[in-house]
Amino acid sequence: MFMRIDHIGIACRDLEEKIELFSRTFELTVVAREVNEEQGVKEAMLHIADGEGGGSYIQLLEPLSDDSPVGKFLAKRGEGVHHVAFGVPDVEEAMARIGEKGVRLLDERPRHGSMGSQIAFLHPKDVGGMLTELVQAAKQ
Ligand code: MC0
Repeated sequence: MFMRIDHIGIACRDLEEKIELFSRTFELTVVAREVNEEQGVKEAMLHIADGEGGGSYIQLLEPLSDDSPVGKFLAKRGEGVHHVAFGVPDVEEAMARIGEKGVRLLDERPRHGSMGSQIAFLHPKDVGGMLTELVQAAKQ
């Protein structure tokens, strides 16, 4: 069902500072920036590699407000890994197959994600404490 790790999402307080840190340390390049009002984030994608079905990235996330998911996460846990996102060929099919196993889906239907992708989240409490995102990359 999973094709690859699409991205690791990192919660940060200062996006520009963390872009500088990650691009200097790992010699990565920012390939996309976006404000996603629905998810309450300002974000940047740093490209790692290309593979079958899409690329893999580090995603840096700064909250737009304290009561957004990333804002609440920062207040509770501080900066660090926020979620792991798996690339899937068909997000609706993956949601149905995983939902059937009793895992709570946080989205009833796919939402708009980075770089034109379709995304859906799974409840961290049903996946060993890991907030999990399913990503269907935009068609090339
Ligand atoms: C919260 N919890 C987490 C967590 N966030 N556990 C692991 N990883 C995380 N990131 C835990 C809390 O510690 C708490 O556990 C319990 O889940 C409930 O959390 P809460 O602080 O009371 O907050 P809720 O329940 O209001 O919301 C948590 C939930 C929410 C995961 C349901 O954040 C959500 O719906 N997230 C999905 C959307 C999202 O994260 N969007 C931002 C990225 P305890 O044990 O203390 O009860 S958007 C994105 O990434 C897009 C742009 C993209 O990739 O393209």
